[in-house]
Parts: sequence; C-alpha cells; structure tokens
Amino acid sequence: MAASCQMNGVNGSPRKKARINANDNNRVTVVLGAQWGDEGKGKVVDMLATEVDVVCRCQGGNNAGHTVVVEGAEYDFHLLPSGIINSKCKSVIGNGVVIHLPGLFEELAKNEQKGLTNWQNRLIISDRAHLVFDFHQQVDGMQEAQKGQELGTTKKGIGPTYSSKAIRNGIRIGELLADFDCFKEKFIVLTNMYKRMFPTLEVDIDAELERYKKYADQVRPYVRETVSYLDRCLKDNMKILVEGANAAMLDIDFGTYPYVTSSNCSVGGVCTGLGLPPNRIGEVIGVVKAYTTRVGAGPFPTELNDEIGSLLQEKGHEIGVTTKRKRRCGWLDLFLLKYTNMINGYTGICITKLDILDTLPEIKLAVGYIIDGKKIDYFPSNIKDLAKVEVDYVTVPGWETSTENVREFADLPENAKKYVEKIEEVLDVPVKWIGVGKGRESIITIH
Ligand code: 2SA
Ligand code: GDP
Ligand code: MG
Repeated sequence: MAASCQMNGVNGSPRKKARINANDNNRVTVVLGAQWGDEGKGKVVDMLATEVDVVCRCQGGNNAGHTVVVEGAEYDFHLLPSGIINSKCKSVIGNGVVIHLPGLFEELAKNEQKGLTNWQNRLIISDRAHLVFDFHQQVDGMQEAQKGQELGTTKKGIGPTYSSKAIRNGIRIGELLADFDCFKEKFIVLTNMYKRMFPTLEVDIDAELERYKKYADQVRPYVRETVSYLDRCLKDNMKILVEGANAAMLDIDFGTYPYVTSSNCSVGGVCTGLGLPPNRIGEVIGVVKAYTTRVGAGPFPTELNDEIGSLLQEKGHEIGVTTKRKRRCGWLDLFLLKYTNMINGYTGICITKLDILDTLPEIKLAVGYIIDGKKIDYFPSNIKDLAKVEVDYVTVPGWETSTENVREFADLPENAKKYVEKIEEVLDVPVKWIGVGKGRESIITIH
C-alpha cells in the first residue's frame, strides 16, 4: 500500500530519517548596509568576526570600501572580507563577487604593510567568481564620461563586469586556472567585443595575457569550489558571518535604479552569491548610520545642502574610501529604513556614528513621504517620483554632550537614548549595538 511504502523501506524496515545532521540548526549571520552604503559595516564585521570561523563576501567588488580601526591602525578593505584580520577566521570571496586580480594583490600587499599576517592560510576564493579586467574599468570610465550616463560610479569596472556575466561571455577565475588556451580564446573574444563597442578602447592583448599567466599562478593556491566548502562548514557547526558590501538602496533591483551598483546588495545576494539556502540564514543585522550619506549621483530626499550637511560631512569624515569623493549628507530617513527592512528582514540593528550628532541642538528624522500633497505608503520605485517627494519630519532635541566615551546604554544622555528608542520604535527591530567612535572599542552593546 502506498501509505506503508512511505513509512517503510523496501524490505519493510523503518525508513531512514531524511534529516540526520546534528548541525541542521547552524545558521549564518549576515551584516547588511541599510542605507546607501558606508554605514560602518567593516567595523561591525570586525567586531563579530572575533566569534566566528568563516567570514564571507557575497557580492560587489573593489568598489566597496570597508574601514576597520584596531589599536589606532586603520585598515581599508575593498575585496577582502573585513574579518581577514582575525587570525582564527577563514575569509571566503564568494561566487557573486567580481574580482580584479591586480587590485586584490595590491590590497593584500598594502594590508601586509599595516600588519596583516598569514592571510595565505585563510583566504579562499570561489572558482565561480567573475574576473574584472582593466578594460572593464576603462569602459566604466568611458560610460561615465558619456553625457546623460553619469551615475557617479567608482570606475572599478563593476557594471561592465556584471554585464559580461549576464550576457554570458564573462570569464570566471576557474577558467583562468583550468586551460590557459581556452582562457586566451575567451579573453580575445571578450576584448574584441568591447573594442567594437568602444572604438577608442586600447588593449594590449598579448601583454594582458602574459600578466594573467602570472596572476593565474599567484592566485591558484586560494581558489576552490566554495559551495561544498561552505556546506561542509555548516555541517561541521562552524560559525559563518556574511559581510554585505554597498547597501540596500544601491541594490540593482530594490535601490534607486539606475543610480545603483550592479549586484544585489540586499539579503537575496547572500544566497545567490555564496550558494547558501535561505533556511540557513539566521540573524540579519542592519547597519544604520545615525544620519544618511550617499556617494555618487541620484535622488536623496533628506539631503542637507546647508551648514548642517557640511558639519556632518566634516565631523563624520564622510569621504569615499575607494575614490576619496566627498559623501553627500542628510538626516536619518526612517521611511527609507522601513522599506529596506521589508526587503532584508533585520533581526537586529547596529546604529553607527551616533557621536557625530553630539553637537546638534536639534535633529530631524524623516518619517514619511508626501507626493502631490498625499502621504504615500510605499517607497517610490521611480526616481522621478523620489526626486519630488516632500519629506515629513519629526524634530527631536539633541543631547549636546559627547558620547565618545560612553560604553553602556544607561550612560547615554537622555535625548540620545530617546533618539535610539525612536529608531527602534518606528522600525520595530531591536537595536543591539551603538557605535560612538571609529575604534573597535567604541561600541555600546545592548544586552
Ligand atoms: P559602482 O562603482 O558601479 O558600484 O557605482 C555605482 C553606484 O554605487 C555607489 N557605490 C558606493 N556607495 C557607497 N560606498 C561605496 N564604496 C566606497 C566607500 C565609495 C567611494 O566605501 O566609500 O570610495 O566612492 C560604493 N561603491 C559603489 C557609487 O557611488 C554609485 O552611486
Ligand atoms: P562601510 O563601507 O559600511 O564599511 O563603511 P566605511 O568604512 O566606508 O565608512 C564608515 C566610516 O565611519 C569609517 O571611516 C569608519 O572608521 C567610521 N566609523 C564607523 N563606525 C563609527 C562610529 O560609530 N563613529 C565614528 N565616529 N566613526 C565610525
Ligand atoms: Mg564604504
């Protein structure tokens, strides 16, 4: 009978249970940017990396700039996961990341000079990750130079590389290592396509191929198939942390398109960029800067083009880690955060840079958007609508006291506590940490 066949094996013995792994409950923790990037994800990942076995990057490339400050030494990571400075932690660059090999080796050399050691034992790169070539970067610059096409990219070749991936003539790092003649053939086809599209593009194909022969040898020890590696780690109950790059509002699907980057920087990118099933995702930590910044073009409803904006920019040292561009600054936008929370489902929040607001007598928070005199209950998908929204603010008193040395929530000035509680109340997500300075130690943990 069908029912008993399901219960018993072919010889009538009870069927083996389908789920036998003792570590089925092992879950991955994810750290994501909740605004337009530069929220301080690097610092949060560095803090959490002390308790994990593996830190992974799942998307983006060396457009990202993640800062970690340890005992006065400032590290900036672009392709490497910020957890690489933890000597007990493996660092995985997943299949969803796009890799510029010259940039990767430069970054490693620069950080070695700052004290990074033994990374050779810890770095693992997915063989499925796509390669960013110098011509992708040149093309990025050429596109930016075209009138009407200026998005304010980092010119790191991110868009052109993801488009090569999408039109299926991109080259994966595994192909560079497998058969150099095949790589050569694909490289020539790809270069020639770009030369046809951008006739002023100059590529010395022979010289590039020589360079890449050397890079192949240099990178080979770190490249492997990472889906089964991470699966093994999960089954062995190893703790995994994922470091999102860029942020939800720069997500190619959910961000302010076309003023976005070319990857999914929200939670979906974790599954596709590492090959992790969604039921393995546990904590999703949204990193929220206490105000808002954006680097590059595109609508920004709470932007402050006044002396308060300049104060936030200067006091917050709001300068791009990769391009050194000044970041645009504005009030915290809770309406926007509610939207990114719908997409990412934060289980906890880390507020960073609260200290930057220390001197302000009053602070505004955006709680709603109005279009044509009507409050809207959705985040506009059309940038023209977003550009014309009127922002509904609540104004709260500032605390006008330094928070830099505070380490316990109870010791924060009352108005700072209220500011944090307002964020928690509107988003209905617990605030778990508050950053009050650059250094590793400058953090309040809420128990
Ligand atoms: P791209 O280069 O194609 O990804 O650019 C597309 C848009 O994405 C923005 N973007 C960023 N926004 C904030 N921070 C980023 N990383 C650097 C940093 C930025 C820098 O940490 O400061 O140094 O300028 C980053 N990367 C990309 C970009 O500004 C475009 O709006
Ligand atoms: P990420 O891209 O999200 O990792 O952030 P970035 O490194 O691009 O930018 C965040 C900047 O803020 C860096 O210079 C950090 O050192 C700094 N930072 C992070 N958290 C805090 C904080 O709580 N207070 C202050 N003053 N600076 C912080
Ligand atoms: Mg950054």
